[in-house]
Amino acid sequence: MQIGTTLTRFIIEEERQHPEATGEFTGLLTDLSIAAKIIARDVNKAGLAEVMGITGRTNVHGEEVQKLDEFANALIIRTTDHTGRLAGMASEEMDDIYPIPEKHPRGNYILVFDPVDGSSNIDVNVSIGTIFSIYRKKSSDSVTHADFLCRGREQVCAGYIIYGSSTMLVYTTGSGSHGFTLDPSLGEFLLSHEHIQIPERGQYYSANEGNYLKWDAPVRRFVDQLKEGSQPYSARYIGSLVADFHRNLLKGGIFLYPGDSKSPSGKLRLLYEAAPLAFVVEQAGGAASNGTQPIMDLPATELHQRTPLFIGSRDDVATLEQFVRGKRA
Ligand code: AHM
Ligand code: MG
Repeated sequence: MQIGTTLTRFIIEEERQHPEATGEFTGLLTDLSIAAKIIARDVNKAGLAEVMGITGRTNVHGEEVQKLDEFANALIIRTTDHTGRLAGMASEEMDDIYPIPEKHPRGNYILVFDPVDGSSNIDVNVSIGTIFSIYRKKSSDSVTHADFLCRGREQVCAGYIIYGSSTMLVYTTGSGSHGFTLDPSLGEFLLSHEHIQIPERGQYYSANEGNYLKWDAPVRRFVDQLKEGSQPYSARYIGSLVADFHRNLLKGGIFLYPGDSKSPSGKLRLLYEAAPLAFVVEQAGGAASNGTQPIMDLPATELHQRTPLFIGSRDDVATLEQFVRGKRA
């Protein structure tokens, strides 16, 4: 396909390859892209509009809720709740699941999202993102927690939007990972990165190395050896998972947020962050692991469950796993 293919056209053409598809799904992705455009517009004038700063509240994770977190959360709900495509939603910013209110028709899909990833970067004009993931509803009647407690492999679609020097939407439905760049003059996402392939081995590592002394010895040793040899890896850490992930997806590298002595499961959330990006990276030829198991195979037992995350180029993730398993030291 050539430059000029809109996201909507691409989704419709992908859906045509699945004769059983109802079109519900095309509509859902289109709704999400509309929310993304509105968030992008507000992020672009964050210094002027009333979207910077904190609300004074903390979320279920004990983190300060930024105004943009709240705005984006409400916007995504508003854009998708009335269309009859969803049965329920869950987000990093909500304590519990959000079943579609009875006044609206209920659909067959479950939407899980992180409305603003990298919130601490909003006020300093650094790239942030939105992460989303879609599952098919399992239960036949009203939506329950069980509909959300899935393995990553059950996702039917996942992706993210990065609000960077341009706004990009990257998604997968299991037929490769594809990227679309927002053309602000048209207000349309246009296909710019079809079938993204992450290099098998990277040149960058991304981690909050301020936590180095709290990491387990195998993780410390893994990072040490990245710096050794004739071609040491370069460090790049933005502190927005979406932005760090996106760079490594295109250039090759590994992002790591390990567990540590204070937080054995790390910081990042399985359903809202790790599983969706794991789907995207696997579809691009990369890998995602919690150190011993693929992220995509981990069962979610709680909505806000955290997991250590090692994600990026396949060979780099494999090397990390060798250190964790004690096969390298
Ligand atoms: P958030 O979703 O509340 O913004 O938190 C997730 C973010 C990631 O984007 C980023 O990789 C990580 O937290 C940064 O954490 P730290 O400040 O410990 O490096
Ligand atoms: Mg996040």
